[in-house]
Amino acid sequence: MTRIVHTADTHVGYQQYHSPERREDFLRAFESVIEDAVADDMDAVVHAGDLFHDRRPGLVDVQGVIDALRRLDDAGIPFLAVVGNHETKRDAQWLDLFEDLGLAVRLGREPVVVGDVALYGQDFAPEASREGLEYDFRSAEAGTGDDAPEFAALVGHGAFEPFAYADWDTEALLERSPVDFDALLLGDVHHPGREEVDGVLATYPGSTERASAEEREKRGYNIAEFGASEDVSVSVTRRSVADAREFVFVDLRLEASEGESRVREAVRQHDLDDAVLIVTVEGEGDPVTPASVEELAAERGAAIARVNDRRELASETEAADVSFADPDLAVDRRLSETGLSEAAHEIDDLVRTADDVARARVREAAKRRVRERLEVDPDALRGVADPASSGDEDAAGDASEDTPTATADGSADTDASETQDATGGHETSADDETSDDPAEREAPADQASMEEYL
Ligand SMILES: [Mn+2]
Repeated sequence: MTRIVHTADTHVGYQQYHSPERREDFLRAFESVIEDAVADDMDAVVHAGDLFHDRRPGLVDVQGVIDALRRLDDAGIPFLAVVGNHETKRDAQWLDLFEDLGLAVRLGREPVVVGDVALYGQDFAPEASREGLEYDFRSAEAGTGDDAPEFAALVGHGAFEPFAYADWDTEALLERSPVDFDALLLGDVHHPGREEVDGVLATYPGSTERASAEEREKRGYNIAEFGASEDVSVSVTRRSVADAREFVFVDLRLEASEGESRVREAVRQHDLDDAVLIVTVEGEGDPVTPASVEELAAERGAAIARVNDRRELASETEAADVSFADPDLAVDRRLSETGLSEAAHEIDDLVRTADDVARARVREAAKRRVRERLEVDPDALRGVADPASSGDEDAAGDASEDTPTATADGSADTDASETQDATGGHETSADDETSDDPAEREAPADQASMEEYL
């Protein structure tokens, strides 16, 4: 029997709600999965992508991951992984660095054998490029003769059918693959799930910390056992992440006569110690001031509190859905929908956050960077065709982050429709710009937007 920990979407480095504490949570969740694997002497840990939240994780997060991988390596347990859309870099990947350090194996077309299982990998690929994927996995039997492993599993990152909001044709993959897989160990969808496709088990372990408030199930990971019984090739059990951050969800539908006092009363009924409180208000009633509810939550020991008011308040349309508690995140989110090129995002980043550039020099620095970009790639300023569908993520997301924001040109924008389309658990699109595959940059240049900066 071969026992493999299957985790994914750890999103290390995500400073959710701009909270350094939350950022530590994401690393700690990854560490706790690794610790469990060592304690239980697993045969391998498989990571199905989005180890990091973005392609530029901070050094502390990279160091934290290396420390954890070293502990795993010291225990003689291999770490095998693929690259997710959030962390994809243009050339070499973080995973390649870990492989260079002898701490990880990047899975791909060639089998990597662990016990009785041949493991393969499929990195995230943008939808536009999937038609061209050959799925030419090399059978482990070919060279190994009698020693060929009994089972085969593919580790992949993407939204595979038939899971909700899927866009990756799983049947086509299975048909084209010369290898008969017993299991698809997947990442990308943050909700845990299990399905069968043409007799093959496909499973998502879900994220290990809530990357969005849509992710309500207990966070966890999978343990896949191959060859445990005569009847089934693989059986999967789920285990909770120890000490994951507590989230308290308070969902209220207010009557016409109700208002903030009802919200405060509901909040008081929960133990909020060190928890993230997510209050969602629907229905009618009086306006609710998010700041005062967030203050109450803080008094009661909550680490973080967010109030999403989903009501269309006739008298205060502006107030509905507006929370400036996290303006940077809101701007990021809005930007991800603008279809700006990577170069434009870089300039935005420069203007908004770069602290190594004096204010007076921003214009000059921006010009220089654009010029440098254009020298390397004449298409560097081309926008993204359809930002909402770029990457593997759908446009819906974390309602708590659905805050209308100032756009690049300074105008405010309220997009109430965003809050309505809560997905079955797909992740937020706030980081669409992390996908930098050229296939996604098909639209006409968004020069107008660029000029706003220059
Ligand atoms: Mn993810």
